[in-house]
Amino acid sequence: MVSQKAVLGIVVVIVVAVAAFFLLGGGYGNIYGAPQQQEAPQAKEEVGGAAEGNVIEIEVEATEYSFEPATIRVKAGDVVRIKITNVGNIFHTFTIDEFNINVRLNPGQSETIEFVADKTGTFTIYCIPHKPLGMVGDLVIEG
Ligand SMILES: [Cu+2]
Repeated sequence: MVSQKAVLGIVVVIVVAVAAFFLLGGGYGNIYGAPQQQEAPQAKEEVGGAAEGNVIEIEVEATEYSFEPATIRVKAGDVVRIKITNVGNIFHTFTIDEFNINVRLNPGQSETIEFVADKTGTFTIYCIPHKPLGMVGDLVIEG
């Protein structure tokens, strides 16, 4: 007899794998200047009351070949909203593997992402094509 928990676990693994495929694999083909599909705007959820973590709003600029600021510090539980703008002259990404974040920006483009800082530690932010050139940063989540 397979328990319901085991079945649920398998379903969760499949869903995560499919999501990862589309976020990482699906996006990868787009890197070199192919027209980007506009992602559906994220629902702007306002956090009601004070029960949840603080909403932290940060603006990051991507250019050749760095992020400004390069280090983002938040607290565990914070809702982190980051507006990323490509102020450079070539394509960049803002990618954090551990949070399934992979924003792809043509020159002049901005996009806002939001996620919950539900892990602690230091996570690498990078631009996929320019990581070897040192286009990296840190997301630091303190407990
Ligand atoms: Cu780049």
